[in-house]
Amino acid sequence: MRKEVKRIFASYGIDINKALKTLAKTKISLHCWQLDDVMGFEDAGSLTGGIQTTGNYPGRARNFEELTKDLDKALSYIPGSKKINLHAIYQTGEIVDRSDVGPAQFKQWVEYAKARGLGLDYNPTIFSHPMLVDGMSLSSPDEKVRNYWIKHCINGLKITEMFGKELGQKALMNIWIPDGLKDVPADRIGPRLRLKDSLDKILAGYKYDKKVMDVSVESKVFGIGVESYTVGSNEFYLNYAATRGILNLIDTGHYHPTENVADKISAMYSFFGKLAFHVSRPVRWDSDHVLKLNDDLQDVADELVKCDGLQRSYIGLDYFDASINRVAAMIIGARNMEKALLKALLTPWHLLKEAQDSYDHTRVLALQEEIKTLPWGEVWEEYLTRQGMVSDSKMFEEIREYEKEVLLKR
Ligand code: RNT
Ligand code: ZN
Repeated sequence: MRKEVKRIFASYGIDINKALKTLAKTKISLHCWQLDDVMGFEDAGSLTGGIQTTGNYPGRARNFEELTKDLDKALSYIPGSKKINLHAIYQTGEIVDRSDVGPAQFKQWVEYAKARGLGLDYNPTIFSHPMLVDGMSLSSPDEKVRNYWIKHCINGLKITEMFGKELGQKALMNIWIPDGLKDVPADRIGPRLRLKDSLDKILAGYKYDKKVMDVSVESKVFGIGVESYTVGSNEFYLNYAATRGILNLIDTGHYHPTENVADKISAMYSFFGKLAFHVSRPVRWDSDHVLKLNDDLQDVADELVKCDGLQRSYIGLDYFDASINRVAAMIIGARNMEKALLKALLTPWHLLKEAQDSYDHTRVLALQEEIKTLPWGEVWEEYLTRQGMVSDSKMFEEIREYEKEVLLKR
């Protein structure tokens, strides 16, 4: 990085070293499911529950060995502090029934994470399973179905607690369910009250150690096949989380296309001490495209920085694309998250706030536009060097090589 770059940012009151240190300690939870199209190790067949991966790019990881090999490769190109986000379907060893998946099935993952200094997060997998009856799980009219998934989630609390305890990094268990209806419901409140009751039973089912883990709930506006109604809507979970002292997870792909998701962050921090995220990229009706460094992502990163949210949030990524090299997709999306955070950390928010508070909206506009062309790219290169990582273009070359040598031979 040229000396000049440091001076330019300093002239706006920005300390590059401080920004890079903050960025390096901001944890990003990498979703393992990008590497295998959300298939898992259970041999469950197809992905169900209103989510889909499309494409059949060669080289999909098919088991623990292949997945961790690809993960190691991806990790070696992703700077900063990292965690791995797992789903119940990534259980290892002798496969057990979904409702019985517990700490024993995740010992191997704990060893993997320990050896690499990584944290782990967990998600009960409430899709791709025959006990999802008529697309319903925790809100099902059938008590047997509800109890099945309640048990699955209670076991999940034990797994997540183990992650937090064993790895010394606070772990998150996030609950997302696909429950909903294709057409206009006859009864909207029934399923919601059943979901509320099921969630209460989960939280009462095991007294987890709040010092080592958190629980979150993830809403969604609609899904494939559940176009008219989702039981776990935004209002439902926001109220649930607020009244039960748990976290509300914002998946940035789960809102109406014209809603500004970033705007929710400050509103939520006005009431919650901590937030959780699945950072994703919605495209029309689909919510899970690989992160691009676009305005939406920048907006989210800016708000996280301005709200002092970096150490008060679980930042997880959530996208799955089977039409391109999966390892490259994981790295490019994660690097974009880091780039957006870096740009946010290099922005003179104090000057912008000052201008807004003194009614100088012309100054706000001028400054917002002026800073867009500051040489942040050189700071990114500097960050990669300090983290011992290669440039974006070199990364691509090396992943192409990995594709030839490893992925295409599968
Ligand atoms: C689905 C949700 C959910 C999943 C993952 C696999 O719309 O976003 O979080 O993507 O848990
Ligand atoms: Zn999500």
